[in-house]
Amino acid sequence: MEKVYQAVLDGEIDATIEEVNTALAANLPASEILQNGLIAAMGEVGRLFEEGEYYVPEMLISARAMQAGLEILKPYLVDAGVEPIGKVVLGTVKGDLHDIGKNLVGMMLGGAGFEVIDLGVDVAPEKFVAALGPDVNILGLSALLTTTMPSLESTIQAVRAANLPYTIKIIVGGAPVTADYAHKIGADGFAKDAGQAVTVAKSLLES
Ligand code: B1M
Repeated sequence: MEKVYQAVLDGEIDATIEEVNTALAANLPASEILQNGLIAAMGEVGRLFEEGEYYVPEMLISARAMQAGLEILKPYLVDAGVEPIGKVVLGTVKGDLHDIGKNLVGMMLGGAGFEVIDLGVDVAPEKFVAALGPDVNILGLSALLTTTMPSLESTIQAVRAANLPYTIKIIVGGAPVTADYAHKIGADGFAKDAGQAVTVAKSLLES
């Protein structure tokens, strides 16, 4: 696990792939490799960036290494879906390029049986609105920067202003987002991590 952590910290894509495969071959659970290897390393990358020891390029190469590790874990985290239980449109809001957490949320929702339409990063409110339809149950919005949190609110406002003739529940998340903030901007749900996003999405389907 330490080798997975170190490979992501060093931004070594090949080593990350190798160490994730080694950990899987040693029967370590995928969820543990994700939490204690990949996610823990990205937390440390963030800390080093804050302390001025890492710069954007280092952050980017670590993110690429993490993404490579995630791709290997994906089939282990995601059960083969049967009939979709609901449809989710997902994206990172306008101005924000962070997508690792959003991808993880999409992966977990997919694994829980949702059909996921991922619009990517830096998605403008009108693009989110255009992607909605009567078969969509949930809109998932991700923001990682304090400066893009207002884009969560403007997207929610755009959806509400569109007066769609069907119900769309909106879930927001991302490191700086809190349940209080989610409530304040009119979201229907908030999730602090990808696992909780599944629980919240399922409960909103029933409400
Ligand atoms: Co950025 N960055 N970054 N960055 N980056 C942070 C977020 C930061 C906290 C680093 C720091 O200072 N410690 C800081 C934000 C500070 C703030 O706003 N308060 C920051 C900054 C400042 C910046 C730039 C401005 C740097 C610059 O250019 N000077 C710049 C902004 C670019 C932009 O977006 N316009 C920038 C750029 C980048 C990279 C491109 C280099 C790269 C992103 C690559 C990519 O995503 N493809 C990057 C990275 C990698 C990070 C850190 C290190 C890691 C983020 C990550 O992937 N975490 C991050 C520091 C940190 O978080 N410790 C940092 C792992 C991921 C699994 O967690 O994304 O939190 P997370 O997702 C979680 C939950 O938040 C939640 O579930 C996920 C899984 O459990 N969640 C949801 C997320 N979305 C959800 C949606 C939901 C529900 C839950 O419902 C729909």
